[in-house]
Amino acid sequence: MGRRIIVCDGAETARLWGRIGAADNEQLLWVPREDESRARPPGFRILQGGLTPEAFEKLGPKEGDEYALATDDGPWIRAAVPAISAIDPESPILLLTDALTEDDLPDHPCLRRTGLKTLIRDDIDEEFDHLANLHRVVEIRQLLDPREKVGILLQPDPDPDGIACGFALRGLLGRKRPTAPLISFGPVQRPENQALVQAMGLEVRVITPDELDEFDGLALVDVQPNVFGENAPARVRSVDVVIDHHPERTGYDAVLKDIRPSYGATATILTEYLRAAGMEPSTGLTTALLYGIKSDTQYLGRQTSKRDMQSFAYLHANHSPALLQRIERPALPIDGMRALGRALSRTEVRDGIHVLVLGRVREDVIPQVADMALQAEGAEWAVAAGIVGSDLVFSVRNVGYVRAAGEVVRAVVEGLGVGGGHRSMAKGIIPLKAFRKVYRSADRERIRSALFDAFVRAIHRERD
Ligand SMILES: [Mn+2]
Repeated sequence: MGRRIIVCDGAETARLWGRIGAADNEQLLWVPREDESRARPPGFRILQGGLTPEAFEKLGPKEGDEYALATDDGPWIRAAVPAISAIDPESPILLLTDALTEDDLPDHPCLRRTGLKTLIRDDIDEEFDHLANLHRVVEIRQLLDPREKVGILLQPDPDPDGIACGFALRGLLGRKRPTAPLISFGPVQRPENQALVQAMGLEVRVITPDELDEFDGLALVDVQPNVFGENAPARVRSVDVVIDHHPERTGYDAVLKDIRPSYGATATILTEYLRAAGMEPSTGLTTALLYGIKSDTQYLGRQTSKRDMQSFAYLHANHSPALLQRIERPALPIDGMRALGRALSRTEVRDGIHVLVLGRVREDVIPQVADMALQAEGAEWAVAAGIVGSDLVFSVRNVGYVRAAGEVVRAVVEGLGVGGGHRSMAKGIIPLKAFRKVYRSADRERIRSALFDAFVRAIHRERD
């Protein structure tokens, strides 16, 4: 490792550097200003001869040396840089100055500028952010600690963001399931979300509005009371705590509200709480929060703020990839595998479209098969369809640079069922009854050809 030769302009800057703490390979030099005492800042030597090539030559420059110049004086920089260049024109130089802008910098092949004070300023601002989050945590704890039983209410059919946040809030309160259960008016439906709950060893208790009476504290995460509808029980219109990232709504009272609509996920808020409170979340909670951010932002794509990225990066360092995989790819049932085998045995990709019809399957098999089907050579579109209950359900994936999947699926189901989605993922549901009415039967081959034709038409249809 080469030396870092640090040259500070004046005692004040040198003392600041001294307080930051010097690294082992740093050689500390200072150039006294005319108007200041020559009392040596601890750890520093005077650059004998000032900002001249001779002075730098005396330091015995070696290959691998790097320089940092700390000053807020433009002329000082314009003297120092050429003096170093005269010894070795290639030596990297870091300028720590808030005085010069990029345009005012002297010519040099390897020069980087950053503001010493703005660097410290940024860190201080970040610390104030942590402090504000800590303040929130303290307030929430003060409010809820005296309560016997705190209900952590999630939206009906809780999603990963809500589930992870409920889990995190319970941890922040230092409580366990009996005194802070996760509750909801509707069960967890999606297989990935059930997998999350299972993998975390959690339970989301489905309650009726009457059962709210057993709680003397109520906290809502990732949801606000208006979601429960016009006829929501009075108890959810006056709650203790609301932590959410959806746009702020009115029509309810909360003692403490922390609503941040610029955030892509509530899990980002809870991650900030945990960090500010100095808590080290378990691998399980870390993975759950990461998955919460990932699924709410569609992998940092949609409505992602810098805060989401920061929390994601923080969580990513300590999450469990194996656990995340188990959540994102729930185990396929054996009969689902068999249905897939049958569908694959006669598969073909035509006009860039790959349609796989599975017959009767568990619903979560369908999107997983769609993911896989897109990997077929030549496929720009993958459609996996199966029969679930009395519906034909299909998942659609595309390569991303073709027409939006949601738009195409809406065209396919028009007049028959419901559907929608995003750029490269979508889902449609057509009641079998409606399908048979149009296509007379609903056997596998009929479903395959009907979907294929409908997708060809929808993909190539002119935009309205
Ligand atoms: Mn959310």
